[in-house]
Amino acid sequence: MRLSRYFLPVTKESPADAQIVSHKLMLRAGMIRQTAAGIYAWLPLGHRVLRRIEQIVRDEQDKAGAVELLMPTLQSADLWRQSGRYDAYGPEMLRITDRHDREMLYGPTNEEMITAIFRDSARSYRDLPRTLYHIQWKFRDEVRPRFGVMRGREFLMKDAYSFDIDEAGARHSYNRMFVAYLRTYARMGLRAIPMQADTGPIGGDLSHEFIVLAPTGESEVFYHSNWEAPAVVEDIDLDDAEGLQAIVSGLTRDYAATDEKRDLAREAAAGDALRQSRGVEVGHIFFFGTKYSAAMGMKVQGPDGTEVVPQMGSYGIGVSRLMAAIIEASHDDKGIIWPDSVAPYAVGLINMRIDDAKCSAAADDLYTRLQAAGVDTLYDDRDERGGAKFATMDLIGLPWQIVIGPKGIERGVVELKRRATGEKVELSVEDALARVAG
Ligand code: P5A
Repeated sequence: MRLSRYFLPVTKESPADAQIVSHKLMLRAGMIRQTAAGIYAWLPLGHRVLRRIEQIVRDEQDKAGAVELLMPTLQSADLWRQSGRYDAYGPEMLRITDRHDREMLYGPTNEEMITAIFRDSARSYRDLPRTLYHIQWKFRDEVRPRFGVMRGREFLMKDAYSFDIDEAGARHSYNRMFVAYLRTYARMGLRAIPMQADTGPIGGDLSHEFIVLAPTGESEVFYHSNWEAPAVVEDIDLDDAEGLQAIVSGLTRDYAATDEKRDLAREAAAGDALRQSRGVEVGHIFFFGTKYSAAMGMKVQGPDGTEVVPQMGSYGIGVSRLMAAIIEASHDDKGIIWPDSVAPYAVGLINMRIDDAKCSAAADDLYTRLQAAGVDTLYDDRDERGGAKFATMDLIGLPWQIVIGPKGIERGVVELKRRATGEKVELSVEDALARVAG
């Protein structure tokens, strides 16, 4: 993409209303624009990152055997009356009336809808187990939307729902998602710590939150120092409940941060190994048995011919929140440092002198060759000072920068910079191409 034809409204000044670094950087880098309280437009650069995060989430869901579908954002109040949650949900639910005076709502989650859809087709134990998911916008009328997309009112969530014939099967499905989550976050360069959690309005008796450590996080957390090393997610036996328990052992979460709870956390995390931090909740999984299936009259025929109410779980990932969490975890005083896996472009190509014929010809040529090699490139071909181009590239955080200037071209070299380390090397065009395409 040529920057001269792109839409990248970057700003130098830090916006006054943004309190945390990810919100500031997303605004400054021209990734999002607030259109109403807690509601954001995704500008081209932000949209590309959102799609890449979404694609990693999708890939790991597919690998875990979940099946993608797409449910609508608007739901009928009657559906929610079947589970009893229409009245229970409270003011966070955005309630809407259509022209026929029918009560509708903008979905904050989809347990009811997926249960109704699957209930109407699943007949026997042979239709189970199934895990279905979608990646869809949600709306929660948060009292205090804040920190940009970290706590928005409209936000993108991956939500999966599992249906099993018995509890052992349901726990297996839960464990499978648990491991898929660790893999998902690891692919984004994040260390997310699973913590036992309260189930809140979703319900059930087993639940884990996945927390990314960040000083600006909304939750105060305690964790075992083992989690300071990256989680190893190979070779995990999903039916080995004890093994999985060992993974999460010693992990607990302090909601109220009272002294009493802190003592409990300390005991659970074995004294010296306890660490305290703040964290961002990037995912939350639930096992709630027959809460929705029973309330909504879902039954299938079991292997022995009797009717069975399926066991369910639900599994959420905050896709749009993840973008803020990644920035919280990966930035410096110049701007964002994207992990390669979610970067909006792999390479930022800077032409230092568009008025220099040789320099521009070399830059145009390299741009064409990068495209031919399938390397996503943002090409700064604007008539701007070099300093401004460097600042923009550092701000938007593409993993590689290639700088082409008249002096280098005379000597047959370009400069390659790795954004994360700041390391710069002079290379021939061929070698630079090989490095970024490799
Ligand atoms: C699980 C999937 C659920 O809603 N039902 C379907 C269950 N869980 S949850 O914990 O309430 O939400 C899942 C994840 O969504 C993100 N999230 C948000 N992101 C941005 N802004 C918000 N206001 C917001 N609320 C929830 C979180 O990452 C959460 O873990």
